[in-house]
Amino acid sequence: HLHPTHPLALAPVAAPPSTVDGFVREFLLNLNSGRGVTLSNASATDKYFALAHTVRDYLMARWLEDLRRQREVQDKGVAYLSAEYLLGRQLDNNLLASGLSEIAEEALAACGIDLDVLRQQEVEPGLGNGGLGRLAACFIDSLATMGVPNVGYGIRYEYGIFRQTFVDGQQAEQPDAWLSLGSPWEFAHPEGAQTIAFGGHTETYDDEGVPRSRWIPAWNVQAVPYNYMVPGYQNGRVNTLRLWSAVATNSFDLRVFNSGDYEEAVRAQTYAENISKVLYPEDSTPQGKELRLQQQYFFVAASIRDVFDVMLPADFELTNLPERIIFQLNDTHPVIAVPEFMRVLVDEKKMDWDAAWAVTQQCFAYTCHTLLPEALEVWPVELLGRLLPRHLEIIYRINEDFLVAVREKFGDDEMRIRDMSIIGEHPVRSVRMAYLATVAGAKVNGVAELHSQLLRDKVLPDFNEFYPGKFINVTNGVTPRRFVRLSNPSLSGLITDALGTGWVTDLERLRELEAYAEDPEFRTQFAEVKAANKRLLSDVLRERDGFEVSDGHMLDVMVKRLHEYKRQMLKVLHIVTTYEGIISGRVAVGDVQPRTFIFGAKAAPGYVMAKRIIHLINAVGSVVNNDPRVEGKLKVLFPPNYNVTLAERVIPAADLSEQISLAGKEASGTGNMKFALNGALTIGTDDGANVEIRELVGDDNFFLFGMSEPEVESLWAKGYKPSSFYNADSGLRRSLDLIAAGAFSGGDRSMFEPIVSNLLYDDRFMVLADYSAYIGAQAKVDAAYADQDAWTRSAILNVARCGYFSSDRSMRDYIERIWHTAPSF
Ligand code: 6GP
Repeated sequence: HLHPTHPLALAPVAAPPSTVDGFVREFLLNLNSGRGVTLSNASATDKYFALAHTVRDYLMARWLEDLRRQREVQDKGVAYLSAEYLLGRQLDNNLLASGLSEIAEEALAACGIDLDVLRQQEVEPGLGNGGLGRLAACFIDSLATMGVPNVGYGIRYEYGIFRQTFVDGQQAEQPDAWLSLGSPWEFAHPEGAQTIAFGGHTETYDDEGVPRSRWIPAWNVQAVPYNYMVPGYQNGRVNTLRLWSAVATNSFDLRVFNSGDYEEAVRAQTYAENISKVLYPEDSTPQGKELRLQQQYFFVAASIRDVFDVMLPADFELTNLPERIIFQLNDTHPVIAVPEFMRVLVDEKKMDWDAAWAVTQQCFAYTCHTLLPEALEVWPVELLGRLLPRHLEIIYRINEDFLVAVREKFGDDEMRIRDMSIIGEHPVRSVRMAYLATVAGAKVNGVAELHSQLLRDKVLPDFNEFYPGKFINVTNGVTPRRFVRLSNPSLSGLITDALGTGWVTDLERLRELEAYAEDPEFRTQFAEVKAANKRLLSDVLRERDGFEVSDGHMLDVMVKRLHEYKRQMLKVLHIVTTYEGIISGRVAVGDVQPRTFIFGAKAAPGYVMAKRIIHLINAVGSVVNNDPRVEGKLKVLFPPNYNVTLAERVIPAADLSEQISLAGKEASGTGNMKFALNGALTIGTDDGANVEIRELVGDDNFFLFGMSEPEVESLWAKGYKPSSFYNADSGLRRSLDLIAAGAFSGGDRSMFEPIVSNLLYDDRFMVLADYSAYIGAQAKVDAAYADQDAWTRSAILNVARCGYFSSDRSMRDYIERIWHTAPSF
């Protein structure tokens, strides 16, 4: 027998040879012994699974080695707590990271297989809603690429974000059964399951003279970890993403089962397993449902337990925890981790309260991703106390101590105390999770300069005064691996030809492209890349949706979740205005740049107004696309089910990036960065990270329009009357009247009436106030696009000046300003 300390038992089995032959052999082995088929009778699914397993085999030795070394060196690590990871497809990313792309392509060709066909087999894991979830995925990619110890913790939802279809132009939602064929990228560890408890009551007891509290829960579930490899870019590093899946516990079932109620036992099992069943499809607006709080506690409790069990030695000195671990809270969703951590330290590890609190305040940091007041999570005390009674007590105690300190600093200012209390009283007693996170966190960060400033000065000014220096900014970023190198191979080739390699992990090097913007030859090549990307997109949309993208059209793209604050309606009004101008003869057809408008947007299933707007976009599209008077000039395409996979095709093809939220509402945006890095020009408001993009690319290469945040504030203060803008602008009047008259609803005046009257009489996001500025800016876009060469020059400068928006830079900022971790080995 091989003794466990024998070198062969300690070291992982070496990876197969990185040659075409080695790859073929490994692939066939995986087909035979993994799928039980030979090459000649393998289905596309078989081949995809065998390929994925082959890639895993190459990464495996490094992963195991990294896990071992991490245990050995005990460097400080980042536990990123996020309810969402919007990963996108894994195959290409992992091929690229392991440097196997070409070998795999050749090896498969040798087997008579087109790699592209296998790529299409992968169902992307859509375990997130939008920006927040995709950001988490970019961050873990960057940490692996930088060699920083990190585990991403989250939930393995059985159903990710719904699949969107359109029925008569209206959104319908289908479940996303992404696991129906299994996932080749995950490693289940049922033996590592944690028991997670809920409900019950608390009691105090005498612990050898020390009065203590303990929690007597009523029920529990098992949290089963699934590990995913997170390979760094060609650096031999593989980090881990650990997602938890809920399974009913035996003891729980048995108790009911023994009472003879079999049906009840099965029901109980279903109840427990519901916890990781489905991702809540709300983006930026919490639902406040009990199951959601169960999900949140479920994954953070399991993750904290995991850190103690797996990352730390049993005899670890708890006061040293801040030297080993930092929990980053991705918005408020994981904030229940704060009282859970305190409970573990105080109730289980018997630490003194003050010492435990001192540790906690160094072990947590909080990122806020929103400015919408309705998006800040609160949990009714009644619900939280029923589900997690001990945690509610702990929150009360944290709040008590906090308010004592507030009184010490600010005096008995009862208004202020009420405003700052972690417990809100109206409309029902609730725990304000953002406040809890702010009190507990070593640092609180916003996600773009403007957002961080508004968070500090407008949303949480009292807290900023109380905790000077706690509020900081870390501007978001996106991974250049997925969103340039993989999604835009032609542009990447052009960049590498110009600059050599190295820019993929050092994106500021794109600066060197500035000089090339002045080179006519380079501009021609750059324009050819854009044209080729448009043809690729055209192929994808033809195949996927039966759409045709005309040559020579400007691609004007607005892809993001549907939200009133993002103002897809403003875009619709621009389209309707342009269309109306042509059909009425007021605008000469020849004066309009041919444009294809592309939308991508999912609406939360319960968000009625958002769904109406989707319906309107489709309705406008079907009229415009079928009107011979604008044929060849205007086209509106709205491919359903916008996701990461489609984003990777759309973004590289875009000419114009629409970032038109009402100033002060979009925390950052990350799509805006992806477009600019792929050579689209932005038309945008001074909002979120648009501000920083514009500063970097320069006003000449950015179409700014609309009110600034202070202007928005002052218009609100004066009393905003949208109808006055309607009355003052004939173009706006004609466009809204056309919609109201039923021009896009077969004469039905009621269909879109709620949208029109909402704009006229409420218009919370001031679409009408920014309309004329937007139309004016679009005219400038038209004029600029007429000079193709100048446009291309601007596009190159956008690429050259946006290296700052790499998520590698974001990660360096977190490391320096918040985590104080370092790359290890
Ligand atoms: C989003 C913000 O809306 C977006 O502006 C930002 O780029 C992204 O987070 C990443 O920071 N917020 C959410 O998706 C959300 O759910 C609570 O916020």
